[in-house]
Amino acid sequence: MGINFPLQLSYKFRLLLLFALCMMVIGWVTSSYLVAAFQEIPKVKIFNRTIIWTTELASSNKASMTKSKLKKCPLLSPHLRGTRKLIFKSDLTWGEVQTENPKVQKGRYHPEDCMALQRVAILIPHRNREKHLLYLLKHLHPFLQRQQVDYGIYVIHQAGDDKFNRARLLNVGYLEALKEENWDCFIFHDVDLIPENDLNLYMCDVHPKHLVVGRNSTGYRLRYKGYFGGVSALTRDQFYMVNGFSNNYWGWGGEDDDLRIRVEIHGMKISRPPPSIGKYTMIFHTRDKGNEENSERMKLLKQVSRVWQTDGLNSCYYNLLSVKHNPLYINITVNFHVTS
Ligand code: UD2
Ligand code: MN
Repeated sequence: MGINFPLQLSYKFRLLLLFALCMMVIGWVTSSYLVAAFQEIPKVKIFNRTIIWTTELASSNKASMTKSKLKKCPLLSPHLRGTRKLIFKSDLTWGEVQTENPKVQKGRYHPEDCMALQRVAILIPHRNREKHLLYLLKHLHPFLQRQQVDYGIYVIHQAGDDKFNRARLLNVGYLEALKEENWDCFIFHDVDLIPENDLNLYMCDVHPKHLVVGRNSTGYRLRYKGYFGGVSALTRDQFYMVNGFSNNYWGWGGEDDDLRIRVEIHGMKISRPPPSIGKYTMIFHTRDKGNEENSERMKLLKQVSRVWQTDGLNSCYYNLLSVKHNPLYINITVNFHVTS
């Protein structure tokens, strides 16, 4: 017994030493992994899902990524500034906005020092709101460049004085924009909404995203649960899957709720940025002539599940009058003098 005691002790000691060594190795491996992860994704808890998605999109975009020697842009660009005071100069001109954005060519821009995570088309339905368009582009161009997005801005203009059809114009924008680039993500954007915080990322997510949590005129509160109007972001596939917007909403209202129902029918959820980030200023306006309230909208909303497969992208008829590449945006002019 007297002889065995020191031997036992050294055996136990050796076991303990082995255990400690194992723990050190495990500790070292996990800590270096975590450090690497944190270096790559700084302070982005709230954007978790976007990170997963942008990584997926980036790998789907592998062909162009490997061709380029550039590194992928980070999710949160180093140029972001958060909330900024918006200035609306009454004598602002198109020439000024053009001079301020020398790197925008024919409505498009891509970052030069890194490879953007997504190619994003911004679609703006428009008629007779030139001043609003000027203010929006004045703010949106630098905003998107700070986010290091590869983007193109499309203004889809309804010619003539028929009832306005926001949703059909946005379907046209999707179909026409895809003729010139395989965009990953589409942002459906009212002409009068200016984003206040550049942490509100103009990129798509695993689920359709609603970017307007609040705006100045509603005390920055969500108007109602399920509200999906103003600015929303869907990937090429998400929008295709729901057959786009309905074409049958003439005049004001309902088309945004219709899209939400389509999204829900497909089992997708709607994501939103936190209220402090999803903030917009809506330029004051009254109801436009030709965009009177649509009294049919409640009836239309009841039939979405029955008609979505035959009313949408696959039945979007329009007369394409022109496609013009202006310095700051691509202008698509259409009218809907068609029977359906
Ligand atoms: C709300 C929604 C909008 C849409 C609309 C009902 C918000 C912030 N926005 O907007 O997304 O669902 O209700 O249809 O909740 N437009 C023109 N010229 C016209 C008429 C409309 O350019 O003559 C375009 C323009 O992009 C405008 C958008 O259509 O921002 C929506 O029309 P609105 O601004 O008159 O309607 P609003 O503010 O109630
Ligand atoms: Mn508006």
